[in-house]
Amino acid sequence: MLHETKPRVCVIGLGYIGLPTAAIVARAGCPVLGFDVSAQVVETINRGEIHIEEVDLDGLVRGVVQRGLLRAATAIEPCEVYVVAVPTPFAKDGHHTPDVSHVLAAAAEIAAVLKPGDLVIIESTSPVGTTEAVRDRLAALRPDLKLPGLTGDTPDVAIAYCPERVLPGRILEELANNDRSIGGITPRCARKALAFYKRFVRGECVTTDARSAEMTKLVENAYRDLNIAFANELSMVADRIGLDVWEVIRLANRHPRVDILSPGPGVGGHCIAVDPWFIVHGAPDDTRLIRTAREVNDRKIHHVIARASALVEAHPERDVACLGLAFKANIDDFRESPARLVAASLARAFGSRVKVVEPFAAALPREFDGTGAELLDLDAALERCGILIVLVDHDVFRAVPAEERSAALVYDTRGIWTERATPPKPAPLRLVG
Ligand code: SAJ
Repeated sequence: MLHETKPRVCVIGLGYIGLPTAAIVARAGCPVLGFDVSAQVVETINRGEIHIEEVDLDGLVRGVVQRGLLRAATAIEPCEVYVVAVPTPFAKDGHHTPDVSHVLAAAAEIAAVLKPGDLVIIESTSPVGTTEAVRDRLAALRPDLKLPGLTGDTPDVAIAYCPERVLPGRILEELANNDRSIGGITPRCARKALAFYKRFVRGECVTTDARSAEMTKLVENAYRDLNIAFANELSMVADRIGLDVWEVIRLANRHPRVDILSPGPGVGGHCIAVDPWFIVHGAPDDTRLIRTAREVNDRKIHHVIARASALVEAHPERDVACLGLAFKANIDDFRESPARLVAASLARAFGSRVKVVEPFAAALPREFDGTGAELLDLDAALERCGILIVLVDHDVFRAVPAEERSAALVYDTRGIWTERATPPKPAPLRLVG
């Protein structure tokens, strides 16, 4: 019987995607080297601990580190598969230009140890053409190797783009179960990457070319941004003409082909508010809709600040509780969060009248320093604050019964406390003939 040797895998970038991916690949039995530029991150992981919060990740990392399957380092080592999961932020030019320098730096690291037979995979969300740019960087640094798409002969290495599509809070489950797009620079590259993902993905893996896979990732997030923008625009119209947007959306969604998303205080996180700009940047004259959706969602934050400020200003005798700092429900991630922007803006304007309730925070972020605002627990805020501003739909906020907030003035940007009865959507009629 043939015994297959498992490839050594190097995951470059041990953040929200890289670390869970490294752990899942290790659980599938491949020896994994996690590479990160931060010595602190590397030490934490080698102790079997984690530096990010994600459901069930701590136990998984501890287990694979203890079994010797996952090890982290600040220096790269030769492996057979390289998975790049580094950030692709905006450049600091104020024009939402994608900055792929971390991806290209990872390529330079890989170039130092790359050998015939290896597979290089980019997972970082990237503008179209980035995988080919990685290939070109490798070609420049390693003229001794034949690279895909640049040679008529069989290439020495395979290169592919394979984006993740996991939801924070469900990363481990979705990494294993979601379908994946596998984009090779050539079909052979795609097949090689497919064989790698089959080791730990139960969802369907669909092969395509690298550019289509890059675009697919951006399109998924732009699609969601556009749909949220529609809901946010409706909410601003409803505020203007004095309608309850939640009631309108609830009713409209009873149409069998209408499914409007939920308005909120704006769109946060590191993906949906960023990735659409990568499409706009690639085709600025043909992306009016995508650009406008981004602008509508950004404008919603200022709309919420203005309305909340007016409410607080009109009632100088009442303290105000901002409920939530996270960028979405039930997670502890406060980066790129509209809720945090709104709360900080109110804290700057109204000082010690502002209380912040965030069950996932141990302390207020730095920008609250010197404002006089304080972090309170939910019960104290409900007792002491005469104005409640719902910024995040955490389950603990949803569960507050109507009688505990009946004396307060409420601005609910998430629609969690709309009390109108909602009968469930009727099941489609079946005609029996
Ligand atoms: N939001 C609303 N209204 C809604 C839905 C979301 O205001 O009806 C807001 C959220 O509160 C949050 C933001 O949008 O501020 C984004 O939240 P999200 O849950 O829509 O998405 P993310 O950023 O957590 O994850 C997205 C996902 N992409 C899609 O659903 C198309 C995820 O599958 C991707 O893997 C992830 O981006 C990524 O890494 O790209």
